[in-house]
Amino acid sequence: MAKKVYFAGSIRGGRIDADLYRRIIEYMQRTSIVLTEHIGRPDLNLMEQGKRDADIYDQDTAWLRESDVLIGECSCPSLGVGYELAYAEAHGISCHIFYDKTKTQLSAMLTGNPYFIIHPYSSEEEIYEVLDGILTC
Ligand code: 6K6
Repeated sequence: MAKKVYFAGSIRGGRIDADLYRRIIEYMQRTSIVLTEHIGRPDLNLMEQGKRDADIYDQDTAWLRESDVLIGECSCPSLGVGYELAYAEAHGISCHIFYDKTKTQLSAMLTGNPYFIIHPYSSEEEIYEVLDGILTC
């Protein structure tokens, strides 16, 4: 059965990796249901303007609770993504964290927690190979 994926990526933390998020989301959508496909949208800033933060929080935490797995791209630091990881851990949801080891050093609060399954990568292709193993098992 197709897995429900909560993809987490930076929004207010910065949109430098937005194109990468879109490619990862499109890849996962071949086999899985991505609950948060908006994270990869280039026009997200415009869409964000009409939404109340309380509604965003309620929707995202509801999606987290119904997801089978959280996939986080954490090369661009984001308070929201850090919160979502802790929320997912508290609810027993499996968490896979990807980051570009040639560009960033991940927070010790993530690398130091054995609950998180961490995938440092140096080229984008490595992400898709690991995703195949996570999403098709
Ligand atoms: C987006 C599209 C339409 O409306 C919006 C409004 N903003 C958000 N919508 C959904 N999730 C959000 C929004 N802002 C933050 N998040 C959640 O926090 C996402 O699930 C991201 O994984 C994470 C990003 O946090 P920040 O701190 O970088 O904004």
